[in-house]
Amino acid sequence: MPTATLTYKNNIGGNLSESSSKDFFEKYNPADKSELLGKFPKSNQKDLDNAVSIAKKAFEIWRYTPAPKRAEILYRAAEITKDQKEELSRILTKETGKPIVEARGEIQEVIDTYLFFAGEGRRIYGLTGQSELQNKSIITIRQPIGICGLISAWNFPAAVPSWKVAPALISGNVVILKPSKDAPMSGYMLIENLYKAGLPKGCASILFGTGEFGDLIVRHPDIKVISLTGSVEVGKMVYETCGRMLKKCALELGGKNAIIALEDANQDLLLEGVLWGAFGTTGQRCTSTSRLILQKSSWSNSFLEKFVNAAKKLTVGNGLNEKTQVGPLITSSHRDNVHDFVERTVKEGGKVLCGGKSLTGGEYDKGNFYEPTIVSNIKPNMELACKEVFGPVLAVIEVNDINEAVKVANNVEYGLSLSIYTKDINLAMKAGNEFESGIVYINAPTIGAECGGAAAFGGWKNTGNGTREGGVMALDTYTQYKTIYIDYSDRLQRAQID
Ligand code: UN1
Repeated sequence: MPTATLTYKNNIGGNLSESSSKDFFEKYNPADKSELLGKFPKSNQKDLDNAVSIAKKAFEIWRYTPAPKRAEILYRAAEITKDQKEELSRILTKETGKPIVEARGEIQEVIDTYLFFAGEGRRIYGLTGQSELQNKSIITIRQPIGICGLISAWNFPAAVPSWKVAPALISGNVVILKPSKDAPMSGYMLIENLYKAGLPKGCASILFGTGEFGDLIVRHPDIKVISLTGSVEVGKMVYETCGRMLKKCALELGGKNAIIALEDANQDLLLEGVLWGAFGTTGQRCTSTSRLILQKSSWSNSFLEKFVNAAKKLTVGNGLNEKTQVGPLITSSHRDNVHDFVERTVKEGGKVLCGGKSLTGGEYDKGNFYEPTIVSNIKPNMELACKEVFGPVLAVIEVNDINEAVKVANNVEYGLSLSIYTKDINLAMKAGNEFESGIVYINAPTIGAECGGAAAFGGWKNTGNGTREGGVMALDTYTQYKTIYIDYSDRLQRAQID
């Protein structure tokens, strides 16, 4: 960790390497913008070509390393991450602003992801089928693809890279990671720790850069798989390029997630759930609860009052403070965007029940703090009901019944995470079946997917292109099938004829 100089280098295949561009970008702490966390290279084509040629050589060794042996490295990486949990969590809080308790959770997610995919090293199952002919077998196996270009987002700069790196490596691929310029440090530590765990030189690289550099990765002809976590806008461009190049591509994009609260919901549970779903990670998760679809009932008004009071009491501040519940937004321009959103919503008729402005004075002047914001009087076609804000702003939409609620929940271009609070399991299951989303929660908020376990993570509609991270389904991105026919009849058998 280059704390003394604060000047980072790319890690190309296990060796630190200066960018030939000699150009840098700077990263500041979003909770204290006077704190420079590091200077990072703006990598260029030459750096990438260098990383690719090293990765190519490493692939020829790694692809033939038995998967259970690859797994041992992931197990060791999990142990190292566990040992460094506190240190890594603090780095994560500094670069993203998220409360330290959440940062610890994210590092735990890295550990869980490594352990899960290390386990897959003893499986990576294929399929065996029945031949139509006698004395003939058919087996379908999974094989690695090659160099994977992994482009990750700033909001989960440790967990999201681990979702990509772990399944890619366990399948026998080699990886080139580009973290977001807004949170570049955790990914650096991740790659460093894989080498500490014994990853052979060349199998993983991290190169820093801006979006333009990400584009070079996507276009590189020798990079055969692209996995991107980012916006819908960028996702569409990446998919187009990959389509033209017939490259495998996995996309995890935005969300406009909702909790439906039916009139028989457990109100205390609901209150805690919406608070956590909407304002956890300052609303900067692609799974964040950004809509509360509330069935009009005898208690909906008093619930809103209680909920607003609870939101006002949330402790906003520097995430390193153990008491902080809501951290800053990632950049000041992002905070401006969030605020513009609220202002436009007010013009459209939205009623701000709490929040709606930046926090100022004292330590707030140092960072990008914004008040937890609840806006009611939102109609299903208003901008706040449909577009992703990626900030601590919750839209409250009132509906008459469950059918209307499900219709409103599905009335968005995204399809990541939808939730329903009710004590009626029949209603919950029926609504869940109708939800147009990759993830459904019953009596729990829309965040907190367990990607280090069996759970697949990903969305429908504009949230992605049908691929999944987490769970065994992630292996579909990083493997290609090979079907092997073994004919032991000792004669020519003509399929479909004999
Ligand atoms: C993201 O915001 O990109 O399900 C990922 C969750 C987290 C992951 C969020 N485990 O909320």
